[in-house]
Amino acid sequence: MKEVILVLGASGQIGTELVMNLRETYGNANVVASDIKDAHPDVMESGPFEEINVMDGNRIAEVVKKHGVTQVYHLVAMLSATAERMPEKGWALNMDSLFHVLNLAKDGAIKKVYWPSSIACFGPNTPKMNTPQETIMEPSTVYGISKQAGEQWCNYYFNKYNVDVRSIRYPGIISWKSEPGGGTTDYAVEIYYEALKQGKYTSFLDKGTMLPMMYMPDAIRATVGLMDAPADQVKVRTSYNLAGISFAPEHVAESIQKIMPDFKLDFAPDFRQAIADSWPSIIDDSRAREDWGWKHEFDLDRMTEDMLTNLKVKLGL
Ligand code: AKB
Repeated sequence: MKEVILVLGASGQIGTELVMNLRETYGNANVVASDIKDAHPDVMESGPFEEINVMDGNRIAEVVKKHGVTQVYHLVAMLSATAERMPEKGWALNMDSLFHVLNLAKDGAIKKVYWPSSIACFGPNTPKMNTPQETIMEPSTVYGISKQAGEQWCNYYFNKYNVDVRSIRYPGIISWKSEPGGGTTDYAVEIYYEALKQGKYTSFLDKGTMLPMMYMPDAIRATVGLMDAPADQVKVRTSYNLAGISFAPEHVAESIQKIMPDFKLDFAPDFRQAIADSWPSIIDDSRAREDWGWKHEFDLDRMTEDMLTNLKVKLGL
């Protein structure tokens, strides 16, 4: 059967690259990008785009019908730092939009759903090292609470209505093509821009704040890998732990200094430090590796080399 894919949040950090990857596999015309605002020119020019506000369930249903959509990747979310500033708005956006998509699948309008969770679903009482797939989850942020609840709703719709919904707990994602916005892990992208532009960076997370992270190509491979896996291999229907690399700001600095020896890092932690302190440092992703063959490729130095090379071109330096 022909697959037609709708990506909600196509102008976001992950959406931008996911749309281009899916278009290579499924054909440009069969991947409908959508967002409340225009996406990257590559996305806008290579295939269909629909303006969608994910709070409007009727509009999502209309686009699904118009294009004969079979799968939805729902990437829209208010991230951790922004949601702390507007808790009710964050909760409404993150939860209402998920229900719109899950209900479309429940009613048989679409066959498969992808919805990302995050390391934010864990909390200060979760073991920080080798955080297991199943463990204490008491998130202390609005974003984390919405991801925890969302995971349970995904599992509920799978068990109760047989909805084929799949999910990954993303670590911080690092990329050069599109920038993140409103997250606690965003420093790990900003640091590369500032290294090239200023030769120095002031980190809003403190020295020693080790968090799980991943380079975008690995995140995209994981996402499509999970969606392509046979349904009986997807045994976790809340969300899968996924690990790539774990590092603290000073580790990125050391990696950058291998290429730019004069790069300087200093620290001025802000309100995001408390959020980062409530999250795990290293994630155990053995279930994803066993169930559907996940394996990461990029380590910190390889990512740094690739980030600096691509950003130099992007920034015209
Ligand atoms: C954030 O920092 O809020 C996100 C995430 C870890 O989900 N990047």
